[in-house]
Amino acid sequence: MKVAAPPGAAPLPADVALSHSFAEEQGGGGETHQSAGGDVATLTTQNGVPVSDDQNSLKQGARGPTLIEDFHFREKIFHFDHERIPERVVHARGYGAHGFFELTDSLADITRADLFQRVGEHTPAFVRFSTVAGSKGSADLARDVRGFAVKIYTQEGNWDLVGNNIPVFFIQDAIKFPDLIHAAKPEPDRGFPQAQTAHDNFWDFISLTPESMHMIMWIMSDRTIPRSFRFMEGFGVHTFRLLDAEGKSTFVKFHWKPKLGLQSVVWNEAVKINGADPDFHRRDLWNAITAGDFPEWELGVQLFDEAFAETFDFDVLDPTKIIPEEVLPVRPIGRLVLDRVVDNFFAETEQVAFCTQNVPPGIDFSNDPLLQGRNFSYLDTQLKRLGSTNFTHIPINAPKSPVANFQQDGHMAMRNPVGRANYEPNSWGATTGGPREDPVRGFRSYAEVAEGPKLRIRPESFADHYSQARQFYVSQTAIEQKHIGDALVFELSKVERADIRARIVSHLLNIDGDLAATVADGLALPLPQPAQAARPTIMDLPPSAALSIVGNGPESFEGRKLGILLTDGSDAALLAALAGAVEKEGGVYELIAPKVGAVTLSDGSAMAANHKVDGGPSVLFDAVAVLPSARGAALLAIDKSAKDFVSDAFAHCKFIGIGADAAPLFDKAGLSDDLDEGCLPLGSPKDVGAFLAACKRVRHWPREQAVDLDAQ
Ligand code: HDD
Repeated sequence: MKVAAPPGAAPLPADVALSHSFAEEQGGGGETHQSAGGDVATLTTQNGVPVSDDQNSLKQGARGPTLIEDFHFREKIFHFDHERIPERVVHARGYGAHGFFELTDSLADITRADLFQRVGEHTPAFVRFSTVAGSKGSADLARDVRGFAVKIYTQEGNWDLVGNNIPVFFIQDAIKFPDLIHAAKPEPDRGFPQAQTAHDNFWDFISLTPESMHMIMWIMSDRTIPRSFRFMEGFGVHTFRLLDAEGKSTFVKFHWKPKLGLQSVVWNEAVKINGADPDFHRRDLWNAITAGDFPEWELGVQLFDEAFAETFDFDVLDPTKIIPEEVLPVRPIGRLVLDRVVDNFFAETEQVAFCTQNVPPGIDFSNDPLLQGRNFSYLDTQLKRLGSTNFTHIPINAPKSPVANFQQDGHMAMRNPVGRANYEPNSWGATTGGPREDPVRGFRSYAEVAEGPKLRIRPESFADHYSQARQFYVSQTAIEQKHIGDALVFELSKVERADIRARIVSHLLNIDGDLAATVADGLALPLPQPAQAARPTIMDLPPSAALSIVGNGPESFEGRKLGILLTDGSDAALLAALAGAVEKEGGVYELIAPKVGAVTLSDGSAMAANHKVDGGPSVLFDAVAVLPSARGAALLAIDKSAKDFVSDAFAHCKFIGIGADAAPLFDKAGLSDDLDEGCLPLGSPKDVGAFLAACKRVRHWPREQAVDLDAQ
């Protein structure tokens, strides 16, 4: 019987050939093994010498010692031994893709930056998303900030906007960055925990760093467990400057808003995704792009002048503060589309080197002390990581605009100037004398007048650490507030020292009394005194609707994934109707079955699945449809993975479509008495519309009351 391929399955190459050669097969060895086909390239050494045998090292006799003369063996092993470069000291785990930036609204009246001049123009871009604390091999669903680093190859040099999915940061001065990262990373004596902030050192540092409290509200929210890179915002964080041709400055903050809306997973789901698919986020990005569903973000700017900066409640140079969108709207000016996966992970995603100091003419820095410090750190780290000042010669880092200067030589120099002049000024003339400065086109800094004594001091205007933390908290929906409380209780429950837990609660008292009480109760901790605030007056700022994920969620099933649990005998017509409807919405679906090779549907047709039941848990999907036949349901009802499939989907507040014969599975999973409006009948094609309409609402949040002791 012919088996239909599951959605998204890649065909097997027709010409797979095993290439091995044994001395026995070759009658004594030494003969060339057959290449796989006529056009296959001949294997060579790095030196271009054709290789006759890549299966056996050169030996003295069939069982004798390996000869040092075997240059192919030595070169191959030597190259392998040197394959690793140092991982990034932070943001080690990341995933990149190519795309373009398209300008939709010109900023020509505000900046001379070339990429902001001509509406409709595409500028090539590369983006790398990342987690911060974990090593390269850590899991994608760590509760962590996500890096959102964008390199735009403008016609006047590369612009690197090295941002995060959170618009504020932990610290106000770059000199504290090593302490912050040391505290967050695995503890130095024991080397764990990996990719987690739930440990004493992190919370000790935080409890002694009140400026981090606003960031703490953000990282304890579901922002740090995004559903996918495609469903999260990005922020340039700092205030930057835009400069026009006359050098006039306008302050700017950059925002990336995902076209698909915001969506996160829940914590229990994140923990399980990490086990089921540690590559969940990178796989999602790869699959979306290769399927032609190109992820897209809108670039927005908040533009303001000195007068606004002076009247705003907070210092615009303080990276622990936002300017709420209700105070200063975000103006959309362009879009970022990711339409091409990398050809080679190492060459592109690993070697890409972002530097905050990479700005083209027309974009400039502010005096934000975090940004100023970053401008040193990134260049320095690339030298260490990539090993040479010539890291800008690597294709992923090389500008796509002309490069001409007198910098020369160094390790691995790939771009070598020709001609006699390697200095300037010189008198070799226009043709042979090399490039010259251009005072008009060239980069010029904002001519800011600055004076004052040299001081190691934090400005008074940076001193309010709680008002915006409170504003973030009160801007969340009830369910999101609950998740912040749950996250704090979880993290602090992993902290061994009670005094550290209490110090955090003392800060929470300055943010929200109910939150502090919830967390203290969750830890069975007596309420401490509030922390002493550097600025005692804590403002009650109005809620900002833009800060909620739930309030800014997807409006359709586009870009989301349905998991369909099938067995032999499942209703073929229903499956076809459901699959068609999901695709029409712009979503995708995957099939889960007892055997991945095939299920035989009610009409006798055979359908291959994407996952075996224990390899495709419901945590991998946004919503699930459970459509077994009567006999299939009886079999699934005794299977632990199948019961987990439905009970996790229920616990994670997912919408569940329940097939006509699925009841035995729900009975055995202990759910039948609890089914709610988020569990919809899916017995025939006519039920498909109502089920998918419900799925648009992302999760059936009221259920959380029923499945969570902390919510009682
Ligand atoms: Fe950083 C990497 C974002 C503060 C020092 N940072 C790095 C990456 C992102 C950010 C997205 C990964 C880039 C990539 O994908 O290759 N960092 C931020 C944001 C910050 C921030 C949004 C605050 C607003 N960073 C920050 C400070 C310092 C650094 C204050 C040092 C003083 N960051 C680094 C680094 C990294 C880095 C050590 C590690 C790897 C790299 O640069 O290329 O230099």
